[in-house]
Amino acid sequence: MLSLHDAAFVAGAARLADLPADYGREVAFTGRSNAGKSSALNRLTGQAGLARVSKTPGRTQQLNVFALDGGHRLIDLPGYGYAKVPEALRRRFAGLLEGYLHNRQSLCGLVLLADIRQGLKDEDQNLVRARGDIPILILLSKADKLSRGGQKARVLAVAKTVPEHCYVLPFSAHTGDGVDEARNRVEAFLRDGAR
Ligand SMILES: Nc1nc2c(ncn2[C@@H]2O[C@H](COP(=O)(O)OP(=O)(O)OP(=O)(O)O)[C@@H](O)[C@H]2O)c(=O)[nH]1
Ligand SMILES: [Mg+2]
Repeated sequence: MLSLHDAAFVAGAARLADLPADYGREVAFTGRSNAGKSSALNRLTGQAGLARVSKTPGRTQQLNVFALDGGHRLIDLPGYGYAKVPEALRRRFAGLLEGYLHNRQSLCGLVLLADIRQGLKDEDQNLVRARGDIPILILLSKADKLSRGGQKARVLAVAKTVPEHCYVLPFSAHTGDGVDEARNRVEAFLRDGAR
């Protein structure tokens, strides 16, 4: 049976050509730099050290590939949008991400991380609209920074602004809030994915 707990690191791809062959199904973790993508991946797989986490934005500099049973994959993507990441690096990430998000046939679902205190920025909204063909799980991360009431208000506010193929959930890699539901959804993407 498919379980995110079986994830194992395969390789980092600095170029799209270095990715595994484009067949089967994969789910990618995307969002702004420092949003908590790698932390979410670790929490959802139950493996604390699987993807590298850092206080310094721009930590994930490659497309990191994790294999699951049955030929499925998870992909940890470099973040976008952080002003303090050097311009050359930002441009390289942006090119990589655009190429990946627009051309990858095996991409059957996305997990979009956004800090619950900031909500969705223009880049996040553009991404959501660019991929109307696949389900998107929006995890409002670092939910531990807000009260329960604050979390609910943020979720409602964000849910109003996104199209139907998106599902919004408060999430904390630190406390584990939202982890079980997020894991179920990602496993469902891989099982019944849009492609
Ligand atoms: N309070 C709190 N902090 C978090 C949570 N998740 C991640 N962080 C912190 O946010 C920072 C960035 O986390 P990462 O998981 O490396 O973020 P990322 O999106 O992978 O970052 P890049 O790879 O640089 O794009 C780290 O200092 C984490 O400890 C959370 O649920 N709660
Ligand atoms: Mg990362």
